[in-house]
Amino acid sequence: MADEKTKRSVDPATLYTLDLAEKAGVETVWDRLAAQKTQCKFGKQGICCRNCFMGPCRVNPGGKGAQVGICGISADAIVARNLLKDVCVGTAAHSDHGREIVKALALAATGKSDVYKIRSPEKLRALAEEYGIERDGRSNEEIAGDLAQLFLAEFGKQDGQLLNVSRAPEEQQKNWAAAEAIPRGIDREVVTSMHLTHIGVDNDPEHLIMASVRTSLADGYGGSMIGTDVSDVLFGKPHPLRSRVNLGVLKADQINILVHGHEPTLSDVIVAAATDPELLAEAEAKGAKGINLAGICCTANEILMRHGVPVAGNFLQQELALMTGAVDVMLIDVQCVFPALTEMQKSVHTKVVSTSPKAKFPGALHIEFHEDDAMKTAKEIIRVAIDNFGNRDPDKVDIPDIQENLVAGFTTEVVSDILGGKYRPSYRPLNDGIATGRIRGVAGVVGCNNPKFKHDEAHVLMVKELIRNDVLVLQTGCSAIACGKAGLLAPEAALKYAGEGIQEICRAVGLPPVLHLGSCVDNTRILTACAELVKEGGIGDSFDKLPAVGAAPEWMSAKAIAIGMYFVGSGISVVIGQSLPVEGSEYIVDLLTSTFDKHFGATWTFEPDPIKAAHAMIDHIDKKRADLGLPGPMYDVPYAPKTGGATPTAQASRGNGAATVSVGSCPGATRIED
Ligand code: SF4
Ligand code: MSK
Repeated sequence: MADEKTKRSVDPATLYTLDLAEKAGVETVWDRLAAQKTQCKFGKQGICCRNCFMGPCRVNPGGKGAQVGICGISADAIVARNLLKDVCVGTAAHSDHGREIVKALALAATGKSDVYKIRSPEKLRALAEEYGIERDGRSNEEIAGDLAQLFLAEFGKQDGQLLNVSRAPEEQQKNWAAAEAIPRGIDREVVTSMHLTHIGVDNDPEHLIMASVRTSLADGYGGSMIGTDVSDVLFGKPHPLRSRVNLGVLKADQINILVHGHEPTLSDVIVAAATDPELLAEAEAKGAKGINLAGICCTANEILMRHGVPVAGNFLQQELALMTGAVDVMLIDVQCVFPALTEMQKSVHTKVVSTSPKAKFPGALHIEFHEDDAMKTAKEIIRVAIDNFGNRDPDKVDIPDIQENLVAGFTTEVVSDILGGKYRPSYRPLNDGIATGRIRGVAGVVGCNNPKFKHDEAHVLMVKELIRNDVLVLQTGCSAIACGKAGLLAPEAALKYAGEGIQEICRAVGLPPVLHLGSCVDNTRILTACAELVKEGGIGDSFDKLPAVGAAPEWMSAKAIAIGMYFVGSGISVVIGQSLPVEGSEYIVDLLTSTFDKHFGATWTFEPDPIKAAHAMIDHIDKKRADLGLPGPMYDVPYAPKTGGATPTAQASRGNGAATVSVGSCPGATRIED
């Protein structure tokens, strides 16, 4: 078992707590994955359909059995329709999150909320200027009221185009118009796309895929982008700050509250409530030395970025955090929360507290959160933790003494401030660094963990290989947490892991080589940062020309599909670990991994080996550099020896800017013989 266990994660704190789970006979996500035995290949390849109840149908193109569904739909259309549904789910999740933040902005605009206030008037006024909202002689609240109404209308808009479409370069807007992929309204795109998937509506595979691009753009330039901007207005613009990450941030002598999920509307208020003197006195009266707040997944990233609250772990650590026996309350809201937590709490003293009216978890204590009563709810939850502290068995508390320093809090604006200096913020130094080849290019490495991959390994190996080759890495989500735990988000990492070019830049401006940009919705910061690179000029006048690329090596959620699709639709190629569930259709595989280049100037690549994936990304960057007539990298680095996979496909073309992104090991439409 010891060997089996070490195959599960590269993170020592995870292995330590997995051991605790095993000794306690407690089941984890890895055990449940093993219990699934062989997973359904039809599902994996996207060729099963439950869209009507003549079915379910499964088809096996080119193999034995049905070639079309009972209704006669082709395998290509089934695959495309299923992918569109995934994009709808991902877009809906991000956008509903964005909607809640806008509603909190509307509340702040009334001036009556004791917790929601305009914490970044500067960003509020910059957004008002961008959208043509009158500012002169008006209070922040008046402006915020108009902005909230403007954004709420973006959700319900029926026609025209989303306002933020104009943040993209002209070339991208032209591509979207040609593909009929300009998003009209956020809710509209999700509803219309779901309509397309009903039996007997759209069964043109390419048309369905273009609908998935349009819907994903409603996420990237709609729900998510609005969520990020308004979070900055309401909770404050992040600034670089130091904090810590991994399970060692839990404290044996304090009340530990873990926030887990995504929406900052409650977690940000919990941060304020946890310093309330009355609550601290109550905690002390129970024998605790304080109230220790930490987080899991993206809500952790939100309060890390703005308050420096430490992060206890990423997606696959949510159960293991409970195994420390030191978590008094795990507060959950929406997205990426294991239903298994409520079963696991039975073997420890932790109370799982659900808070969202949208997400109830049988077995959890439900304390429903509403924005107009936020502080009261936050204090009530903290009191649950204080009361529960007495139920902790000190003999069962076992916190791994493992944590790492990190710097987080980077945004599109912060990068400009740091590089250009306080009095002349600018992307010029970054553009110049890229143009000269000191920085080879930029990569966004984001996304989840997935127990099908050794926990954190792909993130860490990929990012190390990228920075070693002088690629500046931008991160969000659980990927940022993985690399934080591996020490890659600390400025010292530049000297240890980065190539000479990145080292020079990091030394000059004090940046880490890997920049933490926030939560899943904050992937839009990568889009706006790319827009700044384009505006600054000299390294490509549209997204598809930039030496930039994205990756999600351990992705697992539908949100990751929506994010990947809006990046590829925007002209930024994306490499992902496991393939999309499309391999049942050669046509769709080809469309996404090849033909998309003609429509959007970017493609998907499926490559499970993180080093091969990193090399494909570097080769892609080099090709973009060559297309722009930029010199090769200033400091050429030999590729690392391969790890656990095939020889890097593009080794021969290193450094000459001539390689192309390959489809890696994507086997195309493998046949199922049953
Ligand atoms: Fe089968 Fe067609 Fe119904 Fe899907 S929509 S379940 S393929 S009959
Ligand atoms: S939390 S979507 S596991 S990144 Fe945003 Fe992490 Fe993926 Fe959830």
